Amino acid sequence: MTIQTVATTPFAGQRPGTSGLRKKVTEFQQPGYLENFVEAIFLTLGDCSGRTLVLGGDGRYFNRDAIQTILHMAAAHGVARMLVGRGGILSTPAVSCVIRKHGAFGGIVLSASHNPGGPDGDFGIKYNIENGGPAPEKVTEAIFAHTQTLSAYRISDAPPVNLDEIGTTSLEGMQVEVIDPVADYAELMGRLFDFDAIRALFKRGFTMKFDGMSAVSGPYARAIIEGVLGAPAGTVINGEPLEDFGGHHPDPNPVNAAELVALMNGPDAPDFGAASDGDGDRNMIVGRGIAVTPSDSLAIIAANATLAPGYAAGIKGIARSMPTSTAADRVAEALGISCFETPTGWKYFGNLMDAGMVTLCGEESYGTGSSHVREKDGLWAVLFWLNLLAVTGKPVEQFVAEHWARFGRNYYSRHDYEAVDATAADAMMAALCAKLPKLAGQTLGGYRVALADDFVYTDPVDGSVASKQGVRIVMSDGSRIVFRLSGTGTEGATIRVYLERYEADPARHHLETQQALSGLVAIADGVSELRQRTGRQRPSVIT
Ligand code: VG1
Ligand code: CO
Repeated sequence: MTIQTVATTPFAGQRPGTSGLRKKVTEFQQPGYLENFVEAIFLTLGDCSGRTLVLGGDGRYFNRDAIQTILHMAAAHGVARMLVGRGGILSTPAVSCVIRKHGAFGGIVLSASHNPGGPDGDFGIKYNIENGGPAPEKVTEAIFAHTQTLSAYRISDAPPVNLDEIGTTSLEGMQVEVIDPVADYAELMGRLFDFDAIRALFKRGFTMKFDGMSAVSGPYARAIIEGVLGAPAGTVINGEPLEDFGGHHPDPNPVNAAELVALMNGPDAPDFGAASDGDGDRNMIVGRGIAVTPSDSLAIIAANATLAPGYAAGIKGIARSMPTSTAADRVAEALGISCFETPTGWKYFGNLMDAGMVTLCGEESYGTGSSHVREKDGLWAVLFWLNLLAVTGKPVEQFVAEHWARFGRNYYSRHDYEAVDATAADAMMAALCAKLPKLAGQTLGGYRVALADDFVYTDPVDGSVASKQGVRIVMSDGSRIVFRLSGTGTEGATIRVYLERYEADPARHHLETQQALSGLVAIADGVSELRQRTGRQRPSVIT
């Protein structure tokens, strides 16, 4: 068993996007492709002696191979200790939890999250730093720079490590500790929420379906919801992580979790429905006859946070990504706390949480979380809702209706145009940006434009600046249209159009969402020339 130095040449396009490097599995399977990126991580980290790293993934196809490669490269780079989830499994929030709990130097998460898996699907890799959160841009840029210049990688030629038994082994002197993927995370959840109240709720006959979407959150949901909280077996459906997610698209939204939504709209609906994504960091909350928008979910959690023991002392502040609706802003205002608007991607929340400026964070893309870890956390959000339902006895529908009555309703929708010709998408965004300076003050379809810009974020903690983070057109009544190009897609470009309209009057809280937003949809199409430029007549996905 020796450490090999293997000559290699750079691959183009290894720049991490919104959340790590995501490519087709077949691209990752090219000899040296994964190794180059991992070598670039180690070159960025520098001296690893004495350091502990955490490693795990969402169990998708290629996960086990990648884990072995990374372990053998970590050993070659002198890492002292690796904590690996059994079977190579760790959800994204669990990686964050384990890094923090065990004082690790960082971690590597293997996932393409909500992207489909399997031999023809996607794979991904992401580095998380000491606080448990995604590496900030200066780190991902340093990794990218190394991918463009490296000429060799180092790897041990030792036999594969047994990932299926809890315990510690040695690899070239590096300690490999295979850990229970659920235990640390479950213990943390027990400290945040009123598990006694939730147990009593299930004892009273409360019914729920949690759709694990055949992805990583199944084992976590089974252990906590069915195990610790005593929900009946069968509460968790699609609870076994499969390498191809059963052929499904593990993105919890009303389109991909249509079965769950249909069940919740039907006569035999349970009291509560929820789902999570490929790597367990997203969540969808569904009541009888209503899928709660992620933006509303963040606002409702914020408004009621003190009902959960872990948040009883109150929340310090809220942060939301720019395209996320402004529902949470209204709650922050009522609570007299700050609300921050950040670019898309969880990495922008880390500094605010580390500095103690915010407790809750959320994104419109079914992502909600808090400073308990530094990733968004799907099951955490579901447990938060269970806690709220258990201690108030109110159903989801009532929570939402009462919230709208108090704060007003932010009608919200995202229209995605997937696999668009990248050149056409870039040209559309460029033309749109060129129009922005003249838009403010204009009247479009009955709305007066108050602000039109390409969003720039200056981090209030370290002063770092992120520019070109999405075009926003804000109307004088607070309604908004936002355009962004996705940073997680693996085919052509994905254009996201985000639409938001605020309605204070409870008499107008019962419109159909797409109808309520139709005026803004027409403006968005006109101003962006999306249809002419892309040839697309309608969105690929509406959520
Ligand atoms: C999307 C979402 C973004 C989220 C990111 C990672 O990014 O819009 O809000 O943080 O996915 O989520 P983009 O660049 O495609 O819009 V996950 O659950 O895929 O790690
Ligand atoms: Co995810």
